Amino acid sequence: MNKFSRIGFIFAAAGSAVGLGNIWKFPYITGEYGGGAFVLVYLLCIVFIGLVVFIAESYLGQASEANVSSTFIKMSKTKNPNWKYAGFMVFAGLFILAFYSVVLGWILNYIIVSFGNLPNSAQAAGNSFNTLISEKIGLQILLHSIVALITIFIVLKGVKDGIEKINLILMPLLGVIMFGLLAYALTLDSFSKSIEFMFRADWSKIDENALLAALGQAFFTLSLGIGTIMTYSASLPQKNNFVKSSLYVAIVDTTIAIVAGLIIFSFLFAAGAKSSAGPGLVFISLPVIFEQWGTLGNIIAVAFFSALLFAGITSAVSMIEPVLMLFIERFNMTRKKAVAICGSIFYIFGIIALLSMSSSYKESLTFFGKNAFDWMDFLTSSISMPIAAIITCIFLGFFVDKEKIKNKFTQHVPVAIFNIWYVLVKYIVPLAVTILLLNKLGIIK
Ligand code: ILE
Repeated sequence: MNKFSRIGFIFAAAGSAVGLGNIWKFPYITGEYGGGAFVLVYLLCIVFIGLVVFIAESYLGQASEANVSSTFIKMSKTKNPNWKYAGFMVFAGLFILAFYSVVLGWILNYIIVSFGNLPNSAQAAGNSFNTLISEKIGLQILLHSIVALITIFIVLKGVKDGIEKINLILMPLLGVIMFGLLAYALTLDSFSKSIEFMFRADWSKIDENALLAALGQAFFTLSLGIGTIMTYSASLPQKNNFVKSSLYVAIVDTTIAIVAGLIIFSFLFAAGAKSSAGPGLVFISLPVIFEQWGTLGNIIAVAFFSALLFAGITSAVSMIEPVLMLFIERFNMTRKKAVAICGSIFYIFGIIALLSMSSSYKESLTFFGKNAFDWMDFLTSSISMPIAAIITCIFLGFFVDKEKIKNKFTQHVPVAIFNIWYVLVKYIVPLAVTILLLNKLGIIK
């Protein structure tokens, strides 16, 4: 099998983790939940839950060197073939990719728009965003098709020549753009206000919804529960320290999320705009601010939306790869055939997602008060990702030989670190995630 280089793995895993979740979602949910306290809760979720599950997935992948289904069978004490069903988690990635590709299409549109005239009022910006999603079906299908083709083109080339290469190019570029935007944000008077907003905790804003949002975001941003980290780690050379790599990826991911937040809130506060605009924050609030900055605003807008696109593309490839590997290894498919099948599935569901927001098809594609786009998001990020994480933790805690895990860990880290991780993975994380999940489903209060 084609292995990543060590640095290639870190770039690819960080490329997967850093995505729309960091630059689009994290700032707007932080804004909705009032800033500082939410950021702190989020950081705790990253360290005590996200990182723990990340290390778990990375261990399983590296130890098994196989696709997700085979990993569960191979690593279980009894080699029980029924564990293959745990491999279903990879399909969640495909459904996330469906609506993710639609959003990346919007971003592509905003890159193009940013070269010309940006909207000069919040109303104009809101109108143009709403017209895009509710009226311009043809344009959205075209944009979604371009994103789908780019994704397919990269994964067709495989792990080393496709995924590793694109990450080694796009991740440094993303880093440079984010650094440039941060440098500009630092020159604004509103930067200190942005710091204060993100780091001064107002605990009154934290309720169970905030907790759930922070936990969900921790899973989403680290690409957990969809088999991505397991699959990428299966291509991590055996001698590499998977605990250290996991830590690096979590640090890069968190840093980019915080930096994105600081940049966006500096921009918003500079213009006196609200921080709680929701999902439209980067599509509606920011373009109006960029417009006020003239040509410099156009340059910043192009840079900002390009950063989002680059971050998103490296995540997109990571959502399809686990399914490809499963199809290739378990059904003996060629990569081409696997790509054709998986590509068609996410492409078609992407079209359903975008139609479900259009004024013409909204009604027929809305079920129980949620449109297809929101259903795909809800069923994956809120349901399937946490369930997959619970299964992974319980599997490691109760169905895998402890000594075997310990041996691998202690090749890289002191036994004390292993012990802490093991208790977290076996009891604390599955319990915490189960309680939060049941609470979200309204089963317990
Ligand atoms: N982690 C990425 C993000 O934050 C994707 C989530 C892969 C599924 O956008």
